[in-house]
Amino acid sequence: MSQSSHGGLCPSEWVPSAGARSMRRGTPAVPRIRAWAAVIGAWTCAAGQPLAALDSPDRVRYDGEMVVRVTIRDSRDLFLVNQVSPDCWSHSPGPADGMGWGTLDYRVGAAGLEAIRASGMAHEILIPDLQAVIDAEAMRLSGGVAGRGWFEDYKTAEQVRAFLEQLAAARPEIARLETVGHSLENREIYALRLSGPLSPGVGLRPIVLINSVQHAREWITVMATSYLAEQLVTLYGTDARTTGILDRYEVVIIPVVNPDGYAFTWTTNRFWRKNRRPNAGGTFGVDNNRNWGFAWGLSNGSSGNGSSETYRGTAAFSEPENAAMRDWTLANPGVVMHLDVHSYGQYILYPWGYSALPTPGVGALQRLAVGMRDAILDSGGVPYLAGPCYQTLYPISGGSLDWYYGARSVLSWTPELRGPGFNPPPEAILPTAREWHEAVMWLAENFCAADVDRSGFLDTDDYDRFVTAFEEGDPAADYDRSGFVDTDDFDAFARAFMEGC
Ligand code: 0X9
Ligand code: ZN
Repeated sequence: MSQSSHGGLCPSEWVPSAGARSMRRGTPAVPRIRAWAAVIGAWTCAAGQPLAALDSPDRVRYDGEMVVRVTIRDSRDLFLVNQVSPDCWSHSPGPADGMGWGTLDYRVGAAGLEAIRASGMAHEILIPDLQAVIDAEAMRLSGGVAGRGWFEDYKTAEQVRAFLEQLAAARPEIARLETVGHSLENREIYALRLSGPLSPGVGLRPIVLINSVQHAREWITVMATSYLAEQLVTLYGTDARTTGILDRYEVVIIPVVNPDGYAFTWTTNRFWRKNRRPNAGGTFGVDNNRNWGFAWGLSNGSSGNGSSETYRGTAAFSEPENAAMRDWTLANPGVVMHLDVHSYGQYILYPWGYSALPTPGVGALQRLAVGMRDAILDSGGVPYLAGPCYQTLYPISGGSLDWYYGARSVLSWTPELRGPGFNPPPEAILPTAREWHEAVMWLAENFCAADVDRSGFLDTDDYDRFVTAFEEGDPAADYDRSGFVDTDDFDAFARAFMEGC
């Protein structure tokens, strides 16, 4: 049996949701011909760890279990499913959309299904045999993928690292692999740092930080961020958009921030979510996305129980993975935007997670979230729902987006990629990765640093605020990130302001 708790991730009470999701579809993306195909094609299984060696004899099995999508009518339905299921897999808009309580995905056994049937709740079996899905996936992965493209199946953290190493070795002038820190079990948390060569005298570039897999079982997110790395590295210098972005920003990609949990999903329990902290009382794991130090510890949005899938840990930043990300971020004050990539559900969430209070500066968060959603649709991707986390999904206390936004003033979003479930077929990897590559390109091109009050538009308030900060020598006026406030900052701000960003 898995070691997850009753109650899973689903809240016991719903809160008002944002508007209905758009169903517009665009034209399919045209596949790119890549000059670096030879480099990527040189990838072999040997670059990673042999998959057979990763298997453990005490693999957790899910025999007789399935995933059911239920339509919740009232709080009694919600109570019942949370009683009969050990693990809620999804989220959906709440009652404020006027459509009732929405649908939720639960992992259940035969008895759970029977109880749902007996209650009269409308339901649909999404995944009839979870163990069969795990077996098929393991079989496929152990068969090796030699001769197939790198993005045609899921990869271990070691394989991803080897892949990023090859990218960095191929283009050392723009790509560098670095260590962010180490996990509880002392696995490396690595990052790929990308930027065009700096011309002399130019200050540091603003940083776009992108990480995936805080939640171990959300495998498709690792492939999406790896794809982004590959596209940026291979297209720099030939594609004008990519070149423009990497000449204006540093993009830092951390594909595996929870390496212990991720390894555990490969060896032992495919549906493990948390890290591998041994808790008091013999339970395992802290939810890294409840351990960040902004509005940490609220019961509405995290749990104090070590057996819960949303266990927050004993203190904010008690977990080495979170502390490593925090310390890296403090050491890199240039971070202006952050994406913490999760799956699944097709959402683009922004702060707050901890509260329904209006988010200051929500205009920029909203404008850019909607822009990413539209960029995905326009490129032939699937519909995503954009909105503030608390109202759109559920309350989260100690989530990454609140810390980045609330403590660091970094614009932060949490995308929930495609599902359903945590084992999308390998054919889903490239379409999902491509739509997020489009979204990140759009984001980088449409971020407006001169919108200093983050209202989502440029106006005299921005001008006034910048000038005040400038006159006071406030580091917030270090527009070109040179480390000091001088007339170059004023010139750069004024130019951006006049040009409308
Ligand atoms: O519960 C979570 O942490 C995320 N959903 S998931 O199914 N991937 O577990 C939602 C994250 C929302 N964002 C934050 N408030 N950080
Ligand atoms: Zn997640």
